[in-house]
Amino acid sequence: MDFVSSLLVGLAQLLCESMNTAERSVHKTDLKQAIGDLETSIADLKAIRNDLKLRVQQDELEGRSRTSRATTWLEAVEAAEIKTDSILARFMRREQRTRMRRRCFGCGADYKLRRKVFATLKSIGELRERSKEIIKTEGGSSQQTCREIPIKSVVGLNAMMERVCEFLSEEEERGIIGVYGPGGIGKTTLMQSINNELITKGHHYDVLIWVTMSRDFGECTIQQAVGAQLGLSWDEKETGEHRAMKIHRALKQKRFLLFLDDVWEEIDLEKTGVPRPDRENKCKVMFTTRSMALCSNMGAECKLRVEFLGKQNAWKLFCDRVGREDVLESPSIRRLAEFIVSKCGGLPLALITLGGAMAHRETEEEWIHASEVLNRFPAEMKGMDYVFALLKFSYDNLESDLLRTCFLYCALFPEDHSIEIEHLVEYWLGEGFLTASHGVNTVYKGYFLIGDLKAACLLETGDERTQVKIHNVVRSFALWMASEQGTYKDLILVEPSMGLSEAPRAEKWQQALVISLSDNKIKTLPEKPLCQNLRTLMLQRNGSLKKIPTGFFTHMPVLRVLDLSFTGITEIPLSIKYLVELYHLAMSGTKISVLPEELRNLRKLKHLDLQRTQFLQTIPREAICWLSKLEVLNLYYSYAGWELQSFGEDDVEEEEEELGFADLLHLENLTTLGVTLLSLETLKTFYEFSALHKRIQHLHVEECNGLFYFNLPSNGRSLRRLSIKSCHDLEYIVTPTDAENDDWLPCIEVLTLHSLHKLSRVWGDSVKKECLRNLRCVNISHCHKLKNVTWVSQLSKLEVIELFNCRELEELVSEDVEDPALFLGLKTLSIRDLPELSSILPSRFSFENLETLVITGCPKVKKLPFQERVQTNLPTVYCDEKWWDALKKDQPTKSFLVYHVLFLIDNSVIV
Ligand SMILES: *[C@@H]1O[C@H](CO)[C@@H](O)[C@H](O)[C@H]1NC(C)=O
Ligand SMILES: *[C@@H]1O[C@H](CO)[C@@H](O)[C@H](O)[C@H]1NC(C)=O
Ligand SMILES: *[C@@H]1O[C@H](CO)[C@@H](O)[C@H](O)[C@H]1NC(C)=O
Ligand SMILES: CC(=O)N[C@H]1CO[C@H](CO)[C@@H](O)[C@@H]1O
Repeated sequence: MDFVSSLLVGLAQLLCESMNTAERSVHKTDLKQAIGDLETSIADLKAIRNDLKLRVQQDELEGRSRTSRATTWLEAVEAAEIKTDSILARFMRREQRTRMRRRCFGCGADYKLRRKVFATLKSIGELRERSKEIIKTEGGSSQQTCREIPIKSVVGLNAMMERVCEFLSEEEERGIIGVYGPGGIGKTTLMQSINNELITKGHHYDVLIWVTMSRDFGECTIQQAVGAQLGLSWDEKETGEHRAMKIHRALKQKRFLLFLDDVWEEIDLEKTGVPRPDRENKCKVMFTTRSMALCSNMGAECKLRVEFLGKQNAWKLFCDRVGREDVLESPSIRRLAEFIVSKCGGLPLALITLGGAMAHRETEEEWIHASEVLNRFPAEMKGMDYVFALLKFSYDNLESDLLRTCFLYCALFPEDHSIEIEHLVEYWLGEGFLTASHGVNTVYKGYFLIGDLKAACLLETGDERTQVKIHNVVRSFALWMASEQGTYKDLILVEPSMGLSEAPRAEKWQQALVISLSDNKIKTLPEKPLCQNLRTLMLQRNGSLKKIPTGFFTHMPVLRVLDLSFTGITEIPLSIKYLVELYHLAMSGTKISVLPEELRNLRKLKHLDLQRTQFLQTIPREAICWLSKLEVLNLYYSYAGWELQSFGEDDVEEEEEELGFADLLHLENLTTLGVTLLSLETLKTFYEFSALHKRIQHLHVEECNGLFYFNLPSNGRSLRRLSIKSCHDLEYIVTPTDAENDDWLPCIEVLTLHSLHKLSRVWGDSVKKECLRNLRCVNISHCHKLKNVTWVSQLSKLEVIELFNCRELEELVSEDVEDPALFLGLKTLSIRDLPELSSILPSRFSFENLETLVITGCPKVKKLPFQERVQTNLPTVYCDEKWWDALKKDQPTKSFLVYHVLFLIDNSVIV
């Protein structure tokens, strides 16, 4: 090294000597001057660099990657900077030495340094020139500010793209479009694809502007990004209003399309200076958000929801990401891959993430491991932390802790499980999330919260309109949040629908606050688990669970919510008496025959659900009378042993042991009652207790022989479910005459009529639009005198009609019906064994939105209840093959080919 450097010095000296001395002295002063120049020009360049860097960062925020030109420029500037620094340092050292030693530095070194200075100055000059160009084309003043954005995948977005493009066309008058959907669904990708499509295919806008919103500075972000893209400049001190004026001036004459990506809060466009799109300026604003409510707040005239991917597209996207068709071809790995895909539930981000994580996995063992981890501890799966972080934004953004709590609660139900909204709200009440405030109905408040969660895209509509669902990935996220992000996993033991045949060991119960083991095949439970902190225990839908150990509830002192519905239990263990904090007890669908007297200890109980417990024969008065806080008592399709003492008679005698209607009168807070009446006598007795009538929400009446007309108790104002069965003399149901505006039975949702042999018409009066306005489900069978059910044509909320075994039914809706409600909500029509039925609907009407038609044993029906014109959603038809063939022969139309038909044999589908 020394040798080389000395050689270099020698060479320099040689060169140096070849220059004349005059030149040398000039160069000496020059050097100082040049160093000064160098200092100013590098400072200048740095300033330009900082500006450009800001822009590039902004660009990156907006989802665009910096151009390679900008990248090389930035790198070159960095190199120039380093070089300059070293030159300056060297010069400083030289100066110091000169001062100290008072003698000239070697002339060769001097020359070398000078040469370096000039070379650097030159390259800085060049860099400055290049910067002008970069700023001109990428930073600004040109019209085409949006560039094509590289995007990863557009699987399954085509239909949405078409809809959006239609909206962005010149003919469309609406100016603001909001695209919403949960995090990771692909909203940004959709908008990016639109941007790219417009750029590649051409468009009629003067300028496309893309702004990626930041969560905190909505309006400020827009101004900055719009300003940068329009090449407007302002200094930091300038006020928002000033900037707004500049932006307004610049955009006023332009036809712009503004993309706002990921909006979190309402933005006042006017305040930012962006003119409001209208018919004249033909400008448009398109934005993405996770909140449906925000779409409305932002004044979106068109709201589009991005839906989860269907099975096929989900699979495609996942495979694209894995990128190894050969690996996925192995049947065992394919099965595991399909499992992983099912866990993603069509959420593109999850599919992309997991697909990427599995890209280099080739062995079955690796795939098994991945599925196990994903099933048990999804957060530990590579990349899922990112997905969860994204969802956490939505979670954190919820308005209140109450909403967050209610959201997390939904994770206690199994994957892909549609939860009845009604039940969910009941649980929330039981948990104490919803507390009564004067004059506000807590149940409706629950519905309101569900609306909020749906609007935030954290809950979805379930299979039925009365249900909600939580997306698989969102549910995993909720569980992860609920266990405090994995730190306190022991606090929740949530394993519903996991195919368990054994309950987790008692040790695992000890710490838990919440245990959900619903929908399993559990046969036995721990004998006497110690659960000092347990608040919620869900064991519903474990048909194999036939017995609960006698001492099971002994150590659960703070249990509030207990669900044993649809388990196989036949009796309630006596240790139930220890559950003194219990608010909510559900045992519907069980085979219990006796309620133990010990139930009386549950003094805080508010909700007791015993519907569909047909074996329940005995309810001791003692069990119920002490439950003074009881608000809901549901005995629909259940206990019918009501004592027959009537209201007028003397006080209930001591020896009467069984629960009677009079006992219910003492439950002052009882608001909701479900009752089963199994004889005319009981029915008559019940009529005497008119104070109970307005609390009746569920009523089942059976075997009331001698009943000719059925009067609705209290005019049925609160009635939600009515079921009448085997009343062989019944001719019709008396409709209330005093109802205001004819809106009788305003709350009824489900009507069931079975084996009413004399019923010739259902209602005593004609049904007007206002009546029965919440009826969703009509279920009629073995009513042999009925000729038609034309009245259903007035019901706007009807979703299901089930009609079978009515010997004389001729028409469903007769020809001369006027003004039907068009059955817009009807999703299922099931008609079976109706030998006389010849017509379903008058030919001018059609079931527009029907999804399922079951028709069998109706030989006289010769026409489907649809118009010939092509429908958007064609229903699946289940029917007899012979009947279908005959139908086809009679109707030469092509449209027949399009139905999805499945044939039935003995009422089951043959594939
Ligand atoms: C009934 O409810 C009211 C209001 O919630 C409450 O103040 C009252 O104590 C309750 N009655 C009983 C017997 O618990
Ligand atoms: C429908 O049936 C009722 C009796 O069930 C009958 O009174 C009415 O006339 C029928 N309507 C038509 C149009 O046939
Ligand atoms: C209608 O009633 C029958 C007989 O009780 C029952 O099997 C069926 O599930 C009911 N249908 C609906 C939609 O509730
Ligand atoms: C997984 C499983 O078998 N779950 C069962 C639990 O019990 C209910 C009620 O009997 C059944 O419907 C479920 O299939």
